[in-house]
Amino acid sequence: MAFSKKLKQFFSSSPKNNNWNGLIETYKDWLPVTKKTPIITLKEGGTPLIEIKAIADRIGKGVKVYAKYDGLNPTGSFKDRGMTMAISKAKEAGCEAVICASTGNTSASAAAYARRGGMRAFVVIPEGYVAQGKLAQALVYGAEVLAIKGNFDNALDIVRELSDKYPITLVNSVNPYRLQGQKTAAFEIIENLGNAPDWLCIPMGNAGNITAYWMGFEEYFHANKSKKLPRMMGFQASGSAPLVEGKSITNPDTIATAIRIGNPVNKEKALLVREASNGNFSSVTDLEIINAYKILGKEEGIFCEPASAASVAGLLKKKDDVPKNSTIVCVLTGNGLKDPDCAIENNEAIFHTGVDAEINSITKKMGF
Ligand code: AN7
Repeated sequence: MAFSKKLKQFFSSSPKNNNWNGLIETYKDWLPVTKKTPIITLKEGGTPLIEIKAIADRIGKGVKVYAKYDGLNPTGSFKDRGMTMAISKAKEAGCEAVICASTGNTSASAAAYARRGGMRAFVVIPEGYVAQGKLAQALVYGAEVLAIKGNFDNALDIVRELSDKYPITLVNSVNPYRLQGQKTAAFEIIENLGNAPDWLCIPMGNAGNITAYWMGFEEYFHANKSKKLPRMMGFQASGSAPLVEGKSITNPDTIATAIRIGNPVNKEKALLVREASNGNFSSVTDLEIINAYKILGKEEGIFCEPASAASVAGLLKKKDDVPKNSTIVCVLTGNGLKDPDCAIENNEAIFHTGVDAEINSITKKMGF
């Protein structure tokens, strides 16, 4: 083969050839945007669907399990899908400031997109309960951070009132554009698999994402782009499981701080999704979450945050109910780097410290 042809082939097969222009550009026919909408994007979306055999092996029955690794979005979580839409529409409406309550990821994403769009970003977070990586992001992206002595649910009540009284746009998942952007993850899954999966396993906090995925699956199904609809399997942490217990939780508690939410705003919508999809909501303990988190890390090379591992923990818990030869997608909503404290406290690594800087002491530690 001629060298120039080889070179051309190399560049055209390069994954970073910049052809992906973000999810609004890719799915504009399916989204409430017009030619006039200023698109604020960091080229979010288009995240990989990765087969996770370590989980399939633990279930058996010929199942195939995939992770939708949304922790590979620009700010490290699925929130970017919704935020590119919410911020673009806020910009279109001439808004100059946005606000959100957040357990961390929404604040990081809102800050990045709002600042990129030239807007102020106010974020109200529960003091002491936001993972370090997320807080670092909000600060670096130039958010104006208000850490309150209260939990996420208190923060959300406050920002709802503020956005009613002042000229600030609320970008929590009560903002309908958020869910519109987030539904594109379901489109991508169908395009990758050639069909919808049998089960979609997903962590739930405010239950916006499960609602958005269902919208996406339904829209593609009705457009004949898939032949089936998945059962929507939602999982919450057992110390913070209002949708499983059927009542608000006043003092939610879990290691998965992202889903430490006691009164989900999208509760009614989520219950409709469960009914329409013949789905199921269950809870998983922190121990089960950490077990799944460790398996993904050390057996599959996938580092997700604890809230995301709830989807895999949930699948393992429900393994007896998994139909033979089914295809299952677990949504990994956030990157493991978001919460380094959790990682350092929860692993089984062999970690020798204070080792002398010479070959003999090192080989001795290595067991050679
Ligand atoms: C990693 O950032 O609510 O059920 O304020 O960060 O749509 O709420 C985060 C939620 C799952 C739950 N996984 O999604 C926030 C926030 C991760 C998350 C969820 C969140 P929803």
